Amino acid sequence: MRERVIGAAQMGPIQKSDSREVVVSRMLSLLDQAADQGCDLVVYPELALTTFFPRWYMEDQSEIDGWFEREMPNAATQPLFDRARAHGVAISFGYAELTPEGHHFNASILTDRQGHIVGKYRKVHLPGHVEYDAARDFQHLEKRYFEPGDLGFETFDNEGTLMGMCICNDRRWPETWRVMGLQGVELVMLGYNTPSVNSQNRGEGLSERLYHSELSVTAGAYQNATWAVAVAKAGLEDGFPLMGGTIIVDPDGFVVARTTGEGDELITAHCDMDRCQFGKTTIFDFARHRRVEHYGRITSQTGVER
Ligand code: CDT
Repeated sequence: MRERVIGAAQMGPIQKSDSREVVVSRMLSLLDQAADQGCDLVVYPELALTTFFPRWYMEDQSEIDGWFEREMPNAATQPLFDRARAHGVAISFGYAELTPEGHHFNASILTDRQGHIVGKYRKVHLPGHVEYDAARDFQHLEKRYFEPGDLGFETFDNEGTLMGMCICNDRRWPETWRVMGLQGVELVMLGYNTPSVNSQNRGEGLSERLYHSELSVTAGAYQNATWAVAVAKAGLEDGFPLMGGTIIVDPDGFVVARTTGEGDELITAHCDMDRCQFGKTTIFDFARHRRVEHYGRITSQTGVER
């Protein structure tokens, strides 16, 4: 038995006017609750430090860069790292990263229980569009503000558990999960900001959006025999609704904990990493059952071809 007590720290809305310091104080409160409940790892959402700024069209690069972090930790987030170290709790959270070379990524990091960054991921599957799109009910400009991640889907041995990360839209792509599954991943952590309605299809509302999210995460966990934690930033951000639906999923694809609201809310689960072994050595024993001679299109072809 290799048990980890995992906290999924859903965050309620962050308004455009909210400072990083105010947001970090909310993250500290969730961290304290998690420590009280015995967690040794806490996972926060995508772009956890700011509002979901890609819904806003901007042209001024200095305004855009104001949403990005140039170093991690920095003055605003250092208290989070300090408190995590004091509690002996590992953390993972998402933020907009501006590198010293001037590259812009939608990133997430993972620490060990001493507050050292031991893993980084940069979002690969960027949804949305580059230019203002008047046909949409609201904008989703991730392709304008971020470059596709350049780190792939690495996994990290963190305190004896093989962990990987992805971010939001990545969860909908089976390739994301399988690349980590092929490394023997035991825990996939992801955060998301998912609008409660489809900006291009008013017929698709909250229940469909929640279903698609849960379907993606439970399928990814089951098909790769891994634990998964999917954490929302939710609620009404400057008038735009984001869905909740934070879940912790076991390696058989079953939800073991879920949030009930759209505010700051912690859920926890006792997760035995050894439970991954059954699936990994039976129905999803990749070495015995995969037929790579038939999978060539997966990497040689991007779009649909007849
Ligand atoms: N943040 C993020 O990736 N959100 C997307 C919305 C897709 S609609 C353009 C998601 O997959 O949830």
